[in-house]
Amino acid sequence: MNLKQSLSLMFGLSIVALIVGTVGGYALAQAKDRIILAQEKDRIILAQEKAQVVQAQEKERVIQITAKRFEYKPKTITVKKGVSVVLEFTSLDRLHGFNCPGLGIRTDVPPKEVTKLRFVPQKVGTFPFHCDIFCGTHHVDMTGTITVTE
Ligand SMILES: [Cu+2]
Repeated sequence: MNLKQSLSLMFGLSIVALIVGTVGGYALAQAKDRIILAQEKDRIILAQEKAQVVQAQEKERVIQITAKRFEYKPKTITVKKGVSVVLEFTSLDRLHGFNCPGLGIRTDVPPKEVTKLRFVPQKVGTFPFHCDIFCGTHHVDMTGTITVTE
C-alpha cells in the first residue's frame, strides 16, 4: 500500500464513520422522541383520568338537613334533574320521618346519627315533603319542598 492508497482508505473510512455516526444519531434522536411522546401521552391520559374522578366527585351534591320539632332546615331545597344528590339528615331531638311522595323518597331520621339518602331527581317540579312520624303538637307543620330544576 503506497501513501496515496493509505490516504484514500483513511478518507473512505472517515466517510463511513461520518455516515454511521449521522444515521445512528438520527435513530437515537428518533427513539428518544418516541419515548418522550409516549411519556407525554401517559401524562395526558393520567391528567384526563384525574379530571374525570374530580368531576365525578363534584357531580354528587351533598345537602345537609337538620330535623327537630317542628321543622326541617332548610325548608326549601333546590336540586338539578339527573344529578345525583345526597340528603344528609341529622335529628336534633327525637325520631322524625322524612317523606317526599312526589319524588318517591323517604327515610327515618333518628337522633344522634347521620342518615344519608341518595337519589337522582328524574322529573322537574316542586314536590312537598313532610315529617311522617308523629312528633308532637305541631307535627303537621313540619313540611317543606324540593324543587327540581332542568
Ligand atoms: Cu316530626
